[in-house]
Amino acid sequence: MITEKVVLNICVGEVERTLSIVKPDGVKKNLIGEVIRRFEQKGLRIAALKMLRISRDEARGFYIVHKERPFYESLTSFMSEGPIVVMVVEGEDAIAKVREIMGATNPKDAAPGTIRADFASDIEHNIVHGSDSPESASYEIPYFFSAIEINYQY
Ligand code: 3AN
Repeated sequence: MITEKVVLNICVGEVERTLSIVKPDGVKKNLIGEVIRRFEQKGLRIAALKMLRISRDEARGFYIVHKERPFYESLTSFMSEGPIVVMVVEGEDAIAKVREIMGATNPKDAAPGTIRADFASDIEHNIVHGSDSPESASYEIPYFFSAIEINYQY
């Protein structure tokens, strides 16, 4: 059934949406609130949010673009070893903004004041995920959320 809410979600206009994940290490280190706080502080909104534990195969499906990379097996094992928090983050330039707040993949290269510089232990256990492009976001958001779970706030 196409409800008003579904239509509003499709017609979101200039506002960009991205998928972010507090990874198992971030949840273990009690950083759920800290990650959300940093996004909200930069004017981004949380449009959908849930905590869940994914299976190894669900992690493989999520990271399918990395299937030929040497770290694919250990990354997908890590992502399924504990609960994660997945969220849809929205706002102007949400994809780039979230990645700026996260910092570089390797915490050694991450700018001071970014989440990864402040909290990540290494390149694999790096606390947080954020879609790297609109194409990735359009695969990753529906991987976890249906249209009616995403809240239009404007
Ligand atoms: P990002 O999360 O910064 O977009 P990607 O998409 O290149 O980085 O990699 C996805 C995830 O794979 C990273 N968040 C990290 O956990 C893991 N990863 C990336 N590169 C490596 C690596 N060289 N060794 C181990 N894990 C890696």
